[in-house]
Amino acid sequence: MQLYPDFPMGDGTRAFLARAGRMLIGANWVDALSGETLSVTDPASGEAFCRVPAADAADVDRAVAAARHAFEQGEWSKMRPVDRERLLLKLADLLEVNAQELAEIEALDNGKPVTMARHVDVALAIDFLRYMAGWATKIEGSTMDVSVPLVRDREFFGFTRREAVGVVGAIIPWNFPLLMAAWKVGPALATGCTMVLKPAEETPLSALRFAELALEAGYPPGVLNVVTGLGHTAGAALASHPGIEKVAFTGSTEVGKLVGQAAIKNMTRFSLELGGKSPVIVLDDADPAIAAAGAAQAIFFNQGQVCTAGSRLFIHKSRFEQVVEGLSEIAAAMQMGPGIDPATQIGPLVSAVQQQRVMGYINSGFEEGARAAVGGERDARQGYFVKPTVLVDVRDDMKVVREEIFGPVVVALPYDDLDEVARRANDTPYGLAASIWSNDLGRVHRLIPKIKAGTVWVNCHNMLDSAMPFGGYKQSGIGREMGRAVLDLYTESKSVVMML
Ligand code: TXE
Repeated sequence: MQLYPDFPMGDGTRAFLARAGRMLIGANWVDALSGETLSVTDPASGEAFCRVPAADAADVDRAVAAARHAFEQGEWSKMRPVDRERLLLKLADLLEVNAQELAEIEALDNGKPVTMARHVDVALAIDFLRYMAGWATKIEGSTMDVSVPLVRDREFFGFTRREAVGVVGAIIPWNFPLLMAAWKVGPALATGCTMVLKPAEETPLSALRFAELALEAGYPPGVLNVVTGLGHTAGAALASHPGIEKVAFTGSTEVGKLVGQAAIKNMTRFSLELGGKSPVIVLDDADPAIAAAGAAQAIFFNQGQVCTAGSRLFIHKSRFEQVVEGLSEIAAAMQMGPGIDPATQIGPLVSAVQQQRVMGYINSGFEEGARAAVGGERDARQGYFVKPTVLVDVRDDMKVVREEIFGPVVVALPYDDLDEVARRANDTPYGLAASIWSNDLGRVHRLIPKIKAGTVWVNCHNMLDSAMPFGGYKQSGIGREMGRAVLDLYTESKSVVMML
């Protein structure tokens, strides 16, 4: 069967799909020891188009051993920072050379629009690897004047070193498969760690292509290993493995708690980037058309499958009708189709499970009295499509307002004043992000400190830069990725005290 003969797809992508099917452990592309495989499904058609190994604990053991070997012996353990920088830049260059292919793989595997994958997922991954490459040569400790009360007659010298934490297990989700891989691999390789990466079972392909490119860039075997498999088998085995020093997880809050519990049993360091229910707050001075366009982008980007999705839209009551109308018009006009079509603006959800979950939320909203200003149903075509949906007549206690839906569904809520909206915006267990729409700088600045979230955007939403730390308050996670802050997650601090 030729996948999508009517849409442009590079020979590289077709060649990769023909050879994909093994995972990388050490220098070898291998099957799972059990011989089990998982099928990879095209969300736009619901048809399986590829198989990958279904790793379990025995495969994770092998991968951790390969990563351990690379960390402690061989050329990686002795590599100079400047050479780690050079390698990471090379890897970024290879991503750039293969950017279209990587975007096509993401579009087929995840369903996301290929144009977005090219200009967001792949572009941000390249930027981030380059940014992290720069840090490889700038990992520094500090010196201290040490004086010890007990031995006043002796002189001391103190300094700190930052050292690579060791073997890192990374477990990533399906919403931005390549970018999430880059967010973990970049700091690990900049700091001198080694890694076992487990992509989500729904979207294993771009991580495998990424690993091919890492070998091509010249990374020694074992520095980056990729095990494909299910969460409760391969993922759980990695999180609880006594042979890793750190686990980096992005995914649901529910699984994040399990991963944290498993890690703490071995005192493994962990960082968690979890779910959200981010508010978009439109003040009464905001231009309704700009706010509507911003709110659309905040929720419909990546079919709403974004941890920072602006899924609760608080609009000042004086602007409510206008903003909801503008947003609904944009939603109705969005071109829906398979991700591989360059004209697609909104693709299918990642899986049948996700489609059912999102439809379940929409229907629970209806049962509790909500109304759809637009959308509110799945699309009739084959594949896991859900129409962009704006729910009105909602109350703060409804399930659709309280829980992360992770689909193209926004609830619109009117409010009266700033204190009220700050309180309601914070009335959630999550605290990942928020956006404020206004040109009144005084009120914007007064609102920013009141919002309990790791990122606050002003007159924009979902805008990421490698230099800006990213992570959550409350149940949205622990730790900050990106920016200088991420170095703390991948290094240990060693204090050295010398008696002279
Ligand atoms: O996530 P999971 P799912 C949210 C979103 C979505 C919901 C469920 O609300 O609707 O989570 O998605 C691995 N031990 N987010 O079920 O299960 C799994 O294999 C170790 C928000 O897909 O958390 C995958 O690699 N690992 C989020 C990764 O965890 C386990 C992105 C994430 O999958 C495991 C994704 C276990 N016991 C979903 N069970 C965000 N913050 O962006 C699963 N995994």
